[in-house]
Amino acid sequence: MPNDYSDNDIQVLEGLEAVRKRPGMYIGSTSEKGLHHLVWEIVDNAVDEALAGYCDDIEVVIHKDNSISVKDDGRGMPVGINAKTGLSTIETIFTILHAGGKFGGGGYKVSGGLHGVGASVVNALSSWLEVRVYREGEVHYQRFENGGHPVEPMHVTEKCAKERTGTTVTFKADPTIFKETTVYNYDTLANRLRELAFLNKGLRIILIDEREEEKKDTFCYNGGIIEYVAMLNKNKQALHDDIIYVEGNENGISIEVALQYNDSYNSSLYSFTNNINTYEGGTHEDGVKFALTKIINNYAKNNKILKDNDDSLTGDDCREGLAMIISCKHPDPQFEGQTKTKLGNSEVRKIANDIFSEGFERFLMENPSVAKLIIEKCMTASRARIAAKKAREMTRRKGDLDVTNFYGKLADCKSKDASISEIFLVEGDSAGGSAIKGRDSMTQAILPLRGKILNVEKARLDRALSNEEIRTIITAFGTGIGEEFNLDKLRYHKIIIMTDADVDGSHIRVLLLTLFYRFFKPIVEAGHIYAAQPPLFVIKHGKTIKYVLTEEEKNEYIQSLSPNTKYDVARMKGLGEMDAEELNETTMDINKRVLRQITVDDAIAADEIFSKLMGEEVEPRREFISTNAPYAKNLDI
Ligand code: TSJ
Repeated sequence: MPNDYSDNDIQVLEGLEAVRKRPGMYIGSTSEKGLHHLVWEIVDNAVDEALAGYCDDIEVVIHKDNSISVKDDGRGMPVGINAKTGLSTIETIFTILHAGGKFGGGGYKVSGGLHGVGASVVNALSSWLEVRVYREGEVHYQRFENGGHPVEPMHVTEKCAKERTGTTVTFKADPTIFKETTVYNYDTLANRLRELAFLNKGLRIILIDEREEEKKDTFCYNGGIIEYVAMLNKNKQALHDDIIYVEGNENGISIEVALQYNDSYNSSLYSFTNNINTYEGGTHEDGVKFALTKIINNYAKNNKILKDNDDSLTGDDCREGLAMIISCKHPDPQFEGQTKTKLGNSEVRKIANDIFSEGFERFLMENPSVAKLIIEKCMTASRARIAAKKAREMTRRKGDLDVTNFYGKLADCKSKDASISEIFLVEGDSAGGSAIKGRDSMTQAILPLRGKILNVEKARLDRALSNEEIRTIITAFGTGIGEEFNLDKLRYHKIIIMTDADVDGSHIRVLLLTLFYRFFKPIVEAGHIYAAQPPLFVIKHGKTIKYVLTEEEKNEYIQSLSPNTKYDVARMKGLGEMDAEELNETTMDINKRVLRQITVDDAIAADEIFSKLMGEEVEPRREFISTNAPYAKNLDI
């Protein structure tokens, strides 16, 4: 086949070229996240085939060279010619931007959000891509190279069993586009594929990693989101055995809710629309939350648990210790918000409210003993909230929460401009002392942490507020807490956790992150939290001193020295043993240091880690930190 086949369709390739010029516009970024986005893009198409009822099995394979195969056992993509383009449907879908809805064999559905930008985008950003469609006893094949150029038209390459149907797409991300990395992270893929399996009950998704011997997971949940809630509560003490499940359908919009209370003080509530995590919530979530509060209050009043003169239970009271998954399926979802993860369709609010109210109320009626446990839990939460309010008012009156009152601890910076101000939370007094000496006092504030940080996973706000370290942190941040929280009042736009790179350091880091995650979530979400990365090794040669973060970097640097160079390598001391100059040089100087931004990208997996790390038993914790250190690293913990 002549290689100039593709030159015929200049217009098509201009479209794909636009994607290559500004990939961020189509997949968000070309970072590791964008790389994984390519997989979601292709997998979504297979999931759509499953949603249409034609596919039970999806297999994702990470090959040795970090190419990816996604295989489904659906009907196989249509193999005819597209009337509008004169090209095969396959070539149309893979080379024309936004070909989704228009060119499929009717009802070709995409999911929305960043997902569903189209297979053509993946093709444009790949070094090569191959499609195989198994249909009516034949394998239809087409290969594209170098950012989506067809090598030849789609054609039949071989015969296959008549029963064998489905679609397989294999692609290799283009390293000239994904400059940071083209290496896939198994856990990132596994977490999302597990989520998809939870959200689509009965669908089996297999993940295979050919880069490693025998690395494989199969995700299939016949209980769907009921099993999802079970997983959320796996490391917690459930308040009642049964997971409550409500589902309903109105005007083609379906709502599914599963929930179970646990004895913790936090809620783990996650909502989805068409399999997309609606991190920012929206009308489906509002409707269900509203209904939950209303039904619990009604029940408490009707059963005289809540007296006529009592204040109503608030939404927060009703969600304390709640693990809940809300899944909405909508034929035409409108995604809003900063990250397009907020469902905007206004009709969904009432539908979600109606469906959940009815089902949840019926459950409470039919299960009075469980109802009693839930109501009691909410009543206790309400009393604690009122006590916390009093405690807060008292601390405020005493002046404890006034910045002027803890100069002893906080070495504040001179600048009052939050956008350039930083606060270092430093483990231990001696490192704290060096940090104060080594800082740029204009923009860098230092808060040495002496005592243990209270584990907020096991404490309510009122108790947290009685902890001195936590009060100091709250005061320093300036945002207030709970109902009074205000992100605009944050006094430092960089909050930098500075701990040693050992087990104790990571323990303190997790305690701090738990505190931030539970009490200051918007600060985490806004990307204000960072971890300092003190170097692990120092290499000296001649007059040069080079600090490096990892073993690999160390080896790489030594390799790069000219052969006869004499050098000296030493493992770095802990933060506490560094003097002011060293600490500044290695960890604080804004021109030299390396910071890692903490994101709660995968809130659900993080939540699991938090509760595992912070849960009941103390012993497994240390073991968990050491065995899951790489995993925790992925989560930026
Ligand atoms: F988009 C894609 F090419 F990347 C892709 C599509 C990737 C993968 C892994 C699977 C798929 C895909 C598409 N699997 N199944 C389908 N189904 C169809 O495209 C299809 C098949 C039959 C009919 C029909 O009406 O007969 C309609 C459609 C949309």
